[in-house]
Amino acid sequence: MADVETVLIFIIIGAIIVLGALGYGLSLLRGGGRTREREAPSAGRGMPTDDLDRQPPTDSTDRVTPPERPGGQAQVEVQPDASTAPAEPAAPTTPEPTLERPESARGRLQRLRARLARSNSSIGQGLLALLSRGKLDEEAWEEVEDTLISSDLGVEATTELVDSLRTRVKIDGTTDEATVRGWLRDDLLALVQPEMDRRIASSRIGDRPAVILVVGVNGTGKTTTVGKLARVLVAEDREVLLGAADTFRAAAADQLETWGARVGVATVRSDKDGADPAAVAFDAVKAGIEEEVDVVIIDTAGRLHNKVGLMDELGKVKRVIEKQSEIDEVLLVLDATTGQNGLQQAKVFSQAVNVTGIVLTKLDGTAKGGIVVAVQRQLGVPVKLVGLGEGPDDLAPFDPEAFVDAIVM
Ligand SMILES: Nc1nc2c(ncn2[C@@H]2O[C@H](COP(=O)(O)OP(=O)(O)O)[C@@H](O)[C@H]2O)c(=O)[nH]1
Ligand SMILES: [Mg+2]
Repeated sequence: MADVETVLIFIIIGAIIVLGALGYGLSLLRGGGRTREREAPSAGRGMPTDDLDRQPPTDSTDRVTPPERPGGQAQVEVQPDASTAPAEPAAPTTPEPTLERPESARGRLQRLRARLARSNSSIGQGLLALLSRGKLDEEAWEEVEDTLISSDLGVEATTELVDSLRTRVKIDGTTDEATVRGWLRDDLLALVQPEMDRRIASSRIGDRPAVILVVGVNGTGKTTTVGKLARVLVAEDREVLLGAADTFRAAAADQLETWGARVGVATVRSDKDGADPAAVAFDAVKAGIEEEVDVVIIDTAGRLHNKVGLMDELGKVKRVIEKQSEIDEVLLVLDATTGQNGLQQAKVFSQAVNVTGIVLTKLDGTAKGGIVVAVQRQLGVPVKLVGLGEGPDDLAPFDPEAFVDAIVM
């Protein structure tokens, strides 16, 4: 009896010991698993998940982890932690989930050349029809002059060109169409001044971004041009920041912001209608310096109903920007279809700011390409960009040879 009791006691004690050992072993296993879960995120915090995977093993825990990953909880828990950390601050600068890939500047020139040719063809065809008539009498030369003047080339440049052609025809004694066409091309090209420097400041200068100020009368295409230019620069892998210093209408800032967002470019703006444009420009340049971007482009307002007010405002924008940074480029946007009016505007703007380049918009669908020559002559500043349509990539660097060929070919 006593023996049976003793055996039972031993069995019970043995069972308790075995269960206790099993429980301890299990608690050890669970504890070990938790440690890995905790360690893994702290090792990978702030790093993209890809990098985490590529990391060389640093201790025994990591070396053990990989085989467990496919089904293991540790991996599932680490991923959101490591990937949301860098994604959160980046979210406001990339409002659009899918970004457009803008066309490269080289590609677009090929495409737009045809559009330039179409717009210039009426000048070219008119001239060539006259020159190929065979007999170039006084009346014919007058018609040549009229055609050139109606293309907004300006009286002075037209007179120069016609005099030069007449002299050559007289000396050579030829009216061969191909020969005269060649002379016309040479003379037009000389008028367009191909030697002018048409590069746009768009790379960092020392330890600060390049600063571009875009000015011009309302409706000439400033905001559109800023948007298109941002795309050109994004295609060249530049980091761009936009400043919406047209604070007159909130819609203007919205318009600019939309252009930028399409290609992942942020816009510095004010939410208040009628905020101080100079303050917004200042903030944009400040942000550009802090964020170490390549180039800051500032869009401005262009109300010309009060010339003095506009010029005062522009002057202030300029001075306030210059408290932080030089302005490397002032682009004056002119609408090619406005002709002599555009020249008048150019004069006014160049009194308020130091214009360094001209953007001639709406050259598509106008036969007034001669304005290129007239405006360059008047301001002594090169046409750097031409707008050839309303499409997002319809802005091209101005190429004198392509421009002249579009007229005479
Ligand atoms: N056809 C054509 N339209 C243009 C061109 N550039 C701008 N525009 C149009 O001109 C209008 C005014 O442009 P916007 O950028 O708002 O002018 P802003 O007031 O100077 O900022 C818009 O409808 C543009 O689409 C161009 O090169 N060709
Ligand atoms: Mg605008």
